[in-house]
Amino acid sequence: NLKAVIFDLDGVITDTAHLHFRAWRTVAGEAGIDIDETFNAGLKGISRMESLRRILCHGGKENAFDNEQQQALAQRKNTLYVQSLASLTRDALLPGIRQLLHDIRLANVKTGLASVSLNAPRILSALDMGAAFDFCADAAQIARSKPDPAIFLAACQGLGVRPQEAIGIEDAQAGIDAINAAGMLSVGIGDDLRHADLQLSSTTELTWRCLSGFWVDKHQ
Ligand code: G16
Ligand code: MG
Repeated sequence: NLKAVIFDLDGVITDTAHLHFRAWRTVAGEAGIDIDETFNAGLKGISRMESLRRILCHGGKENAFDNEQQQALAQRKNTLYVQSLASLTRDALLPGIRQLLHDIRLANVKTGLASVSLNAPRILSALDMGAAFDFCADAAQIARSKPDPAIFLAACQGLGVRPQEAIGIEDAQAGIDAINAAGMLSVGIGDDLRHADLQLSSTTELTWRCLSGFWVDKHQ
């Protein structure tokens, strides 16, 4: 039986991708690197330090900054990003999410969060969603970023369910790969994702009726 639904944060619960982008674009620009929205799409679900590494590679500057300077760049990005989170209110919740979480609870299925963002607690409280999940995996405890399954496995463990009893929902390719590697069923939100067990174009299609029907389909 389905025992838990585990959510990604950025791109599924709320959309902070453009805030990450603006902060990274400023920091990259200061380092003499130009990034655009297309490049930014590849950073979805990727941890802060790994994102920085990819940006430096993109600009051909992977050896231009020592460890300490890279930490400073990442810190500067985070300061800008956290400042921009001040604009986030409960209206920033993506369509259908509040109802879905309510309906999942009614069905006695657990809810979890598997975000690699170290700012997840801050974002949840800005959205007034601090108590919305039964368990939130702690990104600070996870050494390997998505597509490694670690964060989803930590969420399953925290909820006391086996991966085979859970659905994971993601908007990033690295996230879908992580869910599949964990042995959970994967739901992809958005276009051009590969290997999702169920593909939806936006969170408006993400209803309890849809999720429970999908689970039954996959288990007969
Ligand atoms: C999010 C974003 C990524 C970001 C990462 C780390 O992942 O999609 O772009 O780099 O968190 O965020 P922070 O710098 O706040 O620790 P997710 O897993 O919520 O999609
Ligand atoms: Mg995401």
